[in-house]
Amino acid sequence: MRIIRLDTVDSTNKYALTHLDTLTDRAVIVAEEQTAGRGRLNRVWLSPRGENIYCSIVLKEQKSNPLLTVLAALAVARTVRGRGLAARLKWPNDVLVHEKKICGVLAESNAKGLVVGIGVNINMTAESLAALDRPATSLRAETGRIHDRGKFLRELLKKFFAFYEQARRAGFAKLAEIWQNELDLTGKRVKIQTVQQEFYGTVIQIDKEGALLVATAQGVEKVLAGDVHVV
Ligand code: BT5
Repeated sequence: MRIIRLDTVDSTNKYALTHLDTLTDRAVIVAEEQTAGRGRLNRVWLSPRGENIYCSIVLKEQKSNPLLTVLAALAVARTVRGRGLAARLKWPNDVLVHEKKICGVLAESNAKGLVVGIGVNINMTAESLAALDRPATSLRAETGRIHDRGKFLRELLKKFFAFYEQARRAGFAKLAEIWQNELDLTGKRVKIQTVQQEFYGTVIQIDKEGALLVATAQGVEKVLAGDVHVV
């Protein structure tokens, strides 16, 4: 693992994707601030200077795997729990504390490899958090004190690569199982929003690939990407 530190960048994911040719497998891009941090579907990821973690992990793999997002979210959730907070995973890419978003993951790829982007709110202030259009939080907002970003990042990367090694050795199915248990969505009535459609159903389970299986009046829908809301 090699960490490349940037001061200001538009987006660590964009930087990593643009430089995939010269970046080595497992390189990690970390920035102090992002001027155009991105979420899914061209949403904005608020990335104020010096307050949070904005990083992108480079994996020189050909095949994208939705479970890499899970792997990152699990690593973040466990690192947050190590600070005494009850972090929960939300399908497909969020980590929540007290129902508020503390982390988002965005995995992207091109022909040269994959990039797993992770944003974790560490010392973001209540004022900055209030500017967001959805409930969000930070370690600081939850605990009332400043946290060491470097220490958090080291722990997070250690956990990420440990999960990654394990998944490469033993397969990703085990990860889907851990996720299924942590998500706590089974049997819940949900509203699913994808780029193409919006529908209601009851969650059956997460399958081996990390897709959400939802029972609807029309049959079972397999959802690989989208937003889920418990209703
Ligand atoms: C995500 O998208 O949650 C993926 C976020 C990934 C960010 C990392 S930072 C390093 C790397 N480089 C990048 O450019 N991106 C990655 P999504 O599920 O679409 O959620 C986006 C939504 O979260 C926004 O529309 C806001 O409502 C909310 N949001 C924006 N900034 C936030 C923040 N700092 N904390 C919590 N919520 C935020």
